[in-house]
Amino acid sequence: MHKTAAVIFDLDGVIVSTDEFHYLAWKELADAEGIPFDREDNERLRGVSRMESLDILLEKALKPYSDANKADMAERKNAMYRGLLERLSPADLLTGVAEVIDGLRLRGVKIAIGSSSKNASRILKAIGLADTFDAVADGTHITRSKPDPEVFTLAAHLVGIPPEQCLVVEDAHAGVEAGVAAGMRVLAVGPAADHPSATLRAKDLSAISLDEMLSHRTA
Ligand code: B16
Ligand code: MG
Repeated sequence: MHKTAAVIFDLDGVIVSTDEFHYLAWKELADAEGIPFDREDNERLRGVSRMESLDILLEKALKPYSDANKADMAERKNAMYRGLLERLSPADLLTGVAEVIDGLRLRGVKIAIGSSSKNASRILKAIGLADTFDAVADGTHITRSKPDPEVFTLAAHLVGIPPEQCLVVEDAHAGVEAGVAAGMRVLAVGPAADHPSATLRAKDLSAISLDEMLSHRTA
């Protein structure tokens, strides 16, 4: 049995609800282009990189888009998303996050971020957590997005803890798969809690104790 020596948090949907801002920005882009897009479509974009998200959105497009069109659309979406991010403050931390972070630090467990987002530093700064984590691995450091394990493998490497001693916390199916592929235990929260490969499940981080998170029982 291995002890849990590091917890690697996904950012969007786990630490803070930027997932709603992603939806609003993609929706505005889709409406402007006359492409059908709803919240159910948006669920498929959780944890997926910006360009892969655009490809999913374009599955329902009525005309073809060139690579230059797509680069422009991704840029427009990101500008709208960044506008929405300006509303973020430390009050936007999701339920239970501050308590879990404090508890893990008190126990000497390393904490890291493993996010597909290229806006992770901006978000962490806005919510007052820029200096909180022992390491941040994000979309600016990786070439393959979740469900590839790269971002979690990098986060574990940066905190110097082997995968079998890491717990990933994720809200996306693609993220749960990435954590499992990295050889880590995975706590699935929110919409990912129905994923069969998760090690642990909880509605949110207030609904699970630190002892449960760090123990190695399966759910
Ligand atoms: P950006 P996470 C992911 O963040 C989001 O879940 C996903 O919806 C988004 O497309 C991706 O980041 C890229 O974000 O456009 O800011 O680079 O959940 O991995 O923290
Ligand atoms: Mg997420």
